[in-house]
Amino acid sequence: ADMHPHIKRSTAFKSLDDADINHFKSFLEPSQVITDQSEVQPYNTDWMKKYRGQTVVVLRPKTTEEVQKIVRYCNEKKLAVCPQGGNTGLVGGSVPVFDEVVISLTLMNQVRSLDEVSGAFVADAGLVLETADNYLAERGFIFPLDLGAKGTATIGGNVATNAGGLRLLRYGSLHGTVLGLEVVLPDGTLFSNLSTLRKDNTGYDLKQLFIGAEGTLGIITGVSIMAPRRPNAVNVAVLALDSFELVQESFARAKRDLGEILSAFEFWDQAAAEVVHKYVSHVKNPFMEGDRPAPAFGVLIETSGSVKEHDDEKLSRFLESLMEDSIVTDGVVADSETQAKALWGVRESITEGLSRAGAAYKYDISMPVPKLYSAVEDMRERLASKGFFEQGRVARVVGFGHLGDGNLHLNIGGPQYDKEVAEAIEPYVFQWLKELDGSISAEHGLGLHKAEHLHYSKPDRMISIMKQIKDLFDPNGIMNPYKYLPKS
Ligand code: FAD
Ligand code: 2HG
Ligand code: ZN
Repeated sequence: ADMHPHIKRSTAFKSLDDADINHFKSFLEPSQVITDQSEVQPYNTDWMKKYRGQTVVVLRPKTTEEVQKIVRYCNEKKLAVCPQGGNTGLVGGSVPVFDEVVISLTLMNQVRSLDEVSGAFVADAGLVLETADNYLAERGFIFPLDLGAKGTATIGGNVATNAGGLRLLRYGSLHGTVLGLEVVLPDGTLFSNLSTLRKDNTGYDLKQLFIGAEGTLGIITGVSIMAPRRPNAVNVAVLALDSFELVQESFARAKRDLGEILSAFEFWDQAAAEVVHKYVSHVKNPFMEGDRPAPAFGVLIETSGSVKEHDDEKLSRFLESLMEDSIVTDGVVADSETQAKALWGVRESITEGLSRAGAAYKYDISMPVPKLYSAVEDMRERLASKGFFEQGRVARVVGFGHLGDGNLHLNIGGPQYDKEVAEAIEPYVFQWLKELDGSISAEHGLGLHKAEHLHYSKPDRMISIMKQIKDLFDPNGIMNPYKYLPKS
């Protein structure tokens, strides 16, 4: 893999040969066994074009039984595998490192059931998140997770990464909303637990281990999740602010004054707004009309409730008080669903803008909110002191994220991936986070990028227990190797 030349292929794994391919073809249709190199290539390349694998085969099962047959065979033959959903992961976990067999779940995309009383929703793991949410919307429900990659990411991938996203503030993490899972274990047996029960204290809650395991313990084939009723009154406002202190003040007030109807509190800095303005032309920032400079900070607030008049009144009183007390310099409230979507676009297209602008080093960090933005300021100073801006090797240091969850996305953008720049950032940024008791991964996971850096966030004893769990489930180590856990 380009970004990790120090990793060596494990000799414990067999190399794929014609007999293996013929075996797969004995129970899969020709279209489910992809070996044509140009067709295989997208499965070897991650969303950021930062990580590249070398697989020669992609398998596309349509049923849980097919996944079981594939995995059982791979385990017997010691063929390493890489589970893949929408391939939108941002830590190099979704593409192979060497010649691991890619098992793509995207043909397993059916809704299995929806209980319209409780909201328990059961579906195949390869169902696209947006398709799931649209299905639920038509029936008055909402998927409890939303993220910018919703049009491609799968619900199985979401569970495998324990994705956080734009609705966590309201609906909580997948560790709370997932009711049950169906997982093909590394020996091909089935972990069959598609429960639709809200409460079930019968033994260790094993499904939790697969939530955020990033495909290292098994392949998720089915997901049962709690879908809340879709709120019928949704308001979206975007605010302009002069400092991060004022962003925090507006957050504290939003929690106080909007209370139970506050459903999202997202923020971005000037550099983030500029990147969207410049590289994502269909998205219009309301504060940048006529090429006005972006405000120092932007905030998106969403409220969700059941009675529109109540929410409208609460929100307008809240916004008036922010203006009166000079906490915000400007504000826009969406007056239609279309405009609400457009305002969300300003926040959701930052990642796309960054990737269109060139290469981006991504750090997905958790910190106590008062210190959150210092990660950006500190990094700007550090890279400036090394002359990287002057040399044109770093174009921008960008900060944005889920302020309501204490989660900052620090991105360092430049024309291309640059080894020296990378070395100036890492492991410095991880050390910095450790000293401030932050987390090196808030929601994107470890993947290939952070496997060797886990010790910055977890003590040795915890890492050794994680390794025991990995060995218990996957003694041959075939499931998504080289990733997630440190090597020795
Ligand atoms: P993939 O990328 O295919 O895989 C991710 C990991 O899960 C890999 O390790 C893979 O091996 C494993 N995996 C996938 N499917 C399965 C399965 N069925 N069983 C077992 N393991 C599996 N993430 C957030 O948390 N919050 C955000 O707000 C957010 N926004 C994003 C916005 C954009 C524009 C992009 C490109 C990404 C964003 N992400 C975000 C990251 C990414 O979308 C999420 O991690 C998502 O959950 C990945 O889903 P996927 O189906 O694409 O999984
Ligand atoms: C988001 O919140 C995603 O938009 C992506 O988690 C963050 O690009 C990033 O760093
Ligand atoms: Zn995010």
